[in-house]
Amino acid sequence: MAIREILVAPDPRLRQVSRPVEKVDDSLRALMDDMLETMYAAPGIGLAAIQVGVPLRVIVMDISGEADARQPRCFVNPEILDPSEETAVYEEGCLSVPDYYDEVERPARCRIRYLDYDGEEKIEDAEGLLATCIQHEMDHLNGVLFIDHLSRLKRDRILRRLKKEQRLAAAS
Ligand code: K1U
Ligand code: ZN
Repeated sequence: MAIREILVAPDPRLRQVSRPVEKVDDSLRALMDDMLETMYAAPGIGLAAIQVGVPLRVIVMDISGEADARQPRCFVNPEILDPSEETAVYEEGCLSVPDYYDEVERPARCRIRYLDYDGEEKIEDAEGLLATCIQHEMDHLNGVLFIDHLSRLKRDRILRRLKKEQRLAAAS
C-alpha cells in the first residue's frame, strides 16, 4: 500500500468526468487500498480516485470517526437514486481545497447503488453524514468541487488564495 499525492484545486485534472470501472480486480483493489491509506493519512473521511489523479468512478470512505475501530468502505461505479426533496446543510471540507470549510445544502437522504470492494452489487439507504459525504464524492466523479456550490465571490477568493499558495511553494 502507498500514500499517493492528493491533487489541489485549481488543478484542471479535478475537473475531469471520471469513467466507469469495467472490472473489480486485484489492480482496482490495490488502488482502493492506496486511496484508503491516503485518506487516513490526510486525514479525511472520504476520497475520490480523481483526487489522486485516477479518472475512475471509485470512492473510499470511513465516517466512523473511530481511529481504533476503522470502518473502511469502497464504492465502485456508485449511482445516487431517489434524492429526497428535503435538504440538509452540512459544513463540508475537501482534501483538494485545503483549510477551507463552508456550509453546503444537499438532499438529506438518498439511495446508493454501487459495487463493493469484492465487486458485489449493493443498494443502501443513506442519510446524515453518509448522504452528505457520498454526494460530495459523487460530485468529484463529475468534476465538481464543493466550492462550486458557494457564491462566485467566495469561490474566486478561495481559488485565488490556493493559486497564491502554490506560487509561493513553487518559488521556495
Ligand atoms: O476531499 C474529500 O472529498 C474528503 C472530504 C470529505 C467530506 C468532508 C465533509 C463533508 C463532506 C465530505 C474530507 O474528508 S475533508 C476533512 C474532514 O472532513 C475531516 C478530517 C479529519 C477528521 C474529520 C473530518
Ligand atoms: Zn472533496
